[in-house]
Amino acid sequence: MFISFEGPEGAGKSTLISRLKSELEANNYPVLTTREPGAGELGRSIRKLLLEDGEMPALSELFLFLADRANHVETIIRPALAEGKIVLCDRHADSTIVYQGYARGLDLNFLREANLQATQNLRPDLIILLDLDPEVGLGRQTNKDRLDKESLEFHQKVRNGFLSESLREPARWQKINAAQSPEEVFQDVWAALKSRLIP
Ligand code: T5A
Repeated sequence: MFISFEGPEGAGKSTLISRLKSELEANNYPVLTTREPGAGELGRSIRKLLLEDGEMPALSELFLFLADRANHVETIIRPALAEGKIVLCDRHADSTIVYQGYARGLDLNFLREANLQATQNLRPDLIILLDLDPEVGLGRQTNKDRLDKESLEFHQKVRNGFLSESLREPARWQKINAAQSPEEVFQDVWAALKSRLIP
C-alpha cells in the first residue's frame, strides 16, 4: 500500500509519519518511510539544489522535482511495494500539481501528464491531506528554506490548491484537521487507515 502525505508548510507530516510508522510496526506491518524531494543519494543532491536560497525559473524547479520523483519511484518506492511494505511518503506528485501548478501557475494538464511519466503511472492508494492555515504552519517552523520564504499569498494558493485537488477524487484523499494536537491528528489518520488495512 502506497500512502502519501500532503499539506502546507509545517502541517505536521513528519511528526505524523514517525508516529504511524511506530504504530504500524507494533502491529507487525512492514513499513518504509520516505520523502520528496530528497530520498537516496541522487535525491539528496537534487533536494539541496531545490531548497537552497537563490532564484530559479519555475520550469527548472519543476524538472528537478520530476527528476527526483522518477528516481525515487524507480529505485525506492516500487522495490519496497514489491516486497509488500506499506510505503509512507512525505509529499509526492500532488505537491507538484499544487506548488508548481496552483501556486506557480504552470499548466495543470501538463503537470498531470508529466507526473504520470515520472512515476510510470504509479499513484498513491491513499493521500492524507493535513489541512492547516498556512500562517499557523509557517509559525511552527524554525528553519525556513527557499520555498518556505515565498509570500503568504503563495502559501494560501497552496492550501486552496490541495483542497481543490482533494475534491476531484474524494475516494483517494482523506482530509484531516491539522490544527488539532499531534495525538488527535494521529488518531484521525489511524482510524482512516485501519478501515483500509482491515476492510
Ligand atoms: N515541493 C515539494 C514542491 O514545490 N513541489 C514538489 O513536487 C514537492 C515534492 C519541501 C518543499 O518542496 C515543495 C514543498 C516544500 O516547500 P520540506 O523541507 O520537505 O520541503 O518541507 P515540508 O514537506 O513542508 O515539511 P515541513 O518540515 O515544513 O513540515 P512537516 O513535516 O509537515 O511538519 P513537522 O512534522 O516537521 O512539524 C513542524 C513543526 O510543528 C510541530 C513539530 O513539532 C515541528 O516543530 N508540530 C505541531 N505543532 C502543533 N500541533 C501539531 N499537530 C503539530 N505537529 C507538528
